[in-house]
Amino acid sequence: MQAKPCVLYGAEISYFTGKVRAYLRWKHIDYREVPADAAVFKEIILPRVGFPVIPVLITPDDVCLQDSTEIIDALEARHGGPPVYPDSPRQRLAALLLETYGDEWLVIPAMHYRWHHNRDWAMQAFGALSAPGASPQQQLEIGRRRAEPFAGAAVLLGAEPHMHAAIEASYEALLRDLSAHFERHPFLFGSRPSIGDFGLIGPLYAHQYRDPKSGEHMRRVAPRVAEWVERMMSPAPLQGEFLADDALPETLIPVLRRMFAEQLPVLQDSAARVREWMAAHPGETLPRAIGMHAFALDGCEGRRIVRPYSLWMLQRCRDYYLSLGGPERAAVDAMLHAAGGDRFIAFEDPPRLARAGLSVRPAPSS
Ligand SMILES: N[C@@H](CCC(=O)N[C@@H](CS)C(=O)NCC(=O)O)C(=O)O
Repeated sequence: MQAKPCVLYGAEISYFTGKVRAYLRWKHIDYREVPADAAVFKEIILPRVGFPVIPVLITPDDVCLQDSTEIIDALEARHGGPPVYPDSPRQRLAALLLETYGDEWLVIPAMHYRWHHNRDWAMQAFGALSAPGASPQQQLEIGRRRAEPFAGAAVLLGAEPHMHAAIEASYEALLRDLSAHFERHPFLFGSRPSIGDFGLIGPLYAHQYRDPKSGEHMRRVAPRVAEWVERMMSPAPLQGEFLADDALPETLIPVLRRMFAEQLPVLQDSAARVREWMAAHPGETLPRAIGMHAFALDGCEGRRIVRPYSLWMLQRCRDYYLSLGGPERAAVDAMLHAAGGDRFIAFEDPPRLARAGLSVRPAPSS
């Protein structure tokens, strides 16, 4: 009897579904994708997960996995094959950092471009996902209601009107840096995609490639990035290698530099606030957002919600970094210095965190 496929509940318009789908395709894991319409949320996602979210993956032995990072890690452990985690220190740390950057920071341009340049299209697409059998007019109405919190989240994540130009300048500079990289390498670390590539594909597929105006913009100003998106979404048969000898392409240094300059100050301040919050609420699960803080982009200052979950993602990078000693630590520190990552070296970790749905709680041992 043929083994049952995994079932991926998600959507073409969803950031993290794109990440998991690209991974499943690259690994040639047998899966079936089911659009998360209203019935799927009611009958599967809410009962199995407890809150509305996509993507959700059900394995052939009926284990329910939620959160793209945990889905990928569980499948890496079950399926073997070429790992998406490089095993050499510089490449592995850079891959983890770029996953965190894609997941938790590029959500700012992704949400900005979707809700401020593709709004009507996105409302319609939300409606079509939720009620596939409804008329286009009904879909638009349903989409407006369903998309309301997401459209509002663009502003809460930092895309207030006075920040729009800075968000676009920063994103276009990233596209230039990535174009220079993909001129030389098919993926971030060679001819095989890594967890860093899967982190970046979240924003760069569903929002920045597939939303019509953003896709037209990407194909026009950064065709090499658009080609990488296409490689990521329909990968060739399993093949390819990470560069030998832990080589870190010099074209990735500007990408890491941008992450350290933009995201790290926010993560540092988030850590201080999470530390304070945990001291004031011992043992409690943190809310998804704990107030607002300032952030800077391209010389402009904005405000955004403080997201404890981002620190759970960073903790994966920090755990790996802190596990390194001797020459490996020295090699990684040299890379971090070269990319302006001294804030990462000196990062003051908050108490240990465990994931709790879309937020975090104190880890059981702390
Ligand atoms: N960090 C999670 C986040 C999942 C997530 O944010 N999914 C979005 C759609 S792409 C969602 O369903 N959000 C619902 C919400 O934020 O309430 C992951 O890696 O899967």
